[in-house]
Amino acid sequence: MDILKQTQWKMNIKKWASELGFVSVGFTTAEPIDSLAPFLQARIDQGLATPFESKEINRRIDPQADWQDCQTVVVLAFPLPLTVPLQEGEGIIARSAVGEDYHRVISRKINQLVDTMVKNSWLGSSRFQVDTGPLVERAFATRAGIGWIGRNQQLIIPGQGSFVVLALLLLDQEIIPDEPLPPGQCGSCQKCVQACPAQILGKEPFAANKCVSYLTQSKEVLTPEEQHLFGLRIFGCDTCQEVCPHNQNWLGKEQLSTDLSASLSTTPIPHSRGVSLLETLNLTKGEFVKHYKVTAAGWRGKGVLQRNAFLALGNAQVNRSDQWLKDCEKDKSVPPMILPYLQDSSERCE
Ligand code: B12
Ligand code: SF4
Ligand code: SF4
Repeated sequence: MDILKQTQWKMNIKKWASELGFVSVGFTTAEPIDSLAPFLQARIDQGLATPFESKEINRRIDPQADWQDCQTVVVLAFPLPLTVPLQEGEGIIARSAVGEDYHRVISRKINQLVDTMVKNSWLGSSRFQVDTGPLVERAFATRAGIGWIGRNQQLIIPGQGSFVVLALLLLDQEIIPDEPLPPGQCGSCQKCVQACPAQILGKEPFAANKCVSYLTQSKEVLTPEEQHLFGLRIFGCDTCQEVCPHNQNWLGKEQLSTDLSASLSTTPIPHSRGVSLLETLNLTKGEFVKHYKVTAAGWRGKGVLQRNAFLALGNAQVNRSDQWLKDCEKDKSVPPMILPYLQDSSERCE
């Protein structure tokens, strides 16, 4: 493609993506990000990586490792749904896990984008990944110039903040890349470092497997200290984003949309990320399928959510888990994921 055609395709793809709701779109080449390799290796060597990441570093940094024809990486950012403020004592679901699972939403939108490209005579091939592919999305997003990395590890998009999810659309045609933004614009701010419950920010490498977001998704038996770090979290952790000055506009929008929906019956009610701890603890298979399987909080199964609700009840110090344990002697059995957390094996009702 000549430069003029590349420029036209770039403008059109940005316009169509924006019409589909993407808030930022950037282009970068398929060059591997070689300098990321030692960074990823150090994290693996020091036992700080999560099992959710591939150990094949080449596949994480090189778009041509899995698809040799790849020439361009288009990075797309989609905003998370607005949510209403939490009620006292509610369990907390992270914003990326409320509403319809973003993996499905974004896959649908990228398919629509590619359909539009094909209708407009795009002759190349494409592939895409939303979260679960091997490529390190934040690194490509940075190189594609859509944002910069904050001390909280998040990709922060100027004027938008970090409450977005990312996706990569790979193309087998060359399109002129965008320029990266100046790196790290946190200045002297330390808000996320101070607020992080696990106290892992501001240290290199990032201890991913100590992050509370990871712990809420992990099936390993958690130490008492890790259990305590959960607070009332049931899935994920938004703390380092909530305190970030770059997200305060977004949080203001949440408040405004909540106020509007309370005063105007025509305004849709934003999603809730608060859940009842006791209801989550007693979750039935049917309720799990209806309320969680359709969201991004469902992929680790029902037992993990119940375990988290059990630990959160303990952290809330409301002793309701004691009553629940008594009840389970009568008509329930303790989910296996909770068994390791019972103080006394005689409390188990198997
Ligand atoms: C594994 C994983 C996790 C793990 C580990 C997270 C981590 N920080 O590594 C856990 C389970 C803890 C996790 C938690 C969360 N995650 Co996550 N996670 C991923 C996943 C699948 C892989 C990440 C990875 O490869 N990490 C390795 C490290 C090294 O890479 P990274 O942190 O993503 O990016 C770093 C490098 O790219 C570096 N960097 C950038 N450019 C360059 C260039 C060079 C040369 C070098 C050396 C480094 C460098 O800067 C980044 C920060 O250090 C990605 C999806 C994907 N396929 O990329 C989502 C992803 C990163 N997660 C995402 C989200 C939303 C979250 C949570 C906010 C969810 C929640 N509310 O609980 C938390 C945030 C935790 C945090 N502070 O990072 C989003 C990020 C959106 C954003 N605005 O940044 C992603 C992109 C998923 C998506 N498709 O939207 N996650
Ligand atoms: S997601 Fe939570 S635990 Fe992880 S770095 Fe951010 S504040 Fe810390
Ligand atoms: S809270 Fe402050 S230090 Fe942390 S990412 Fe935001 S601007 Fe950077």
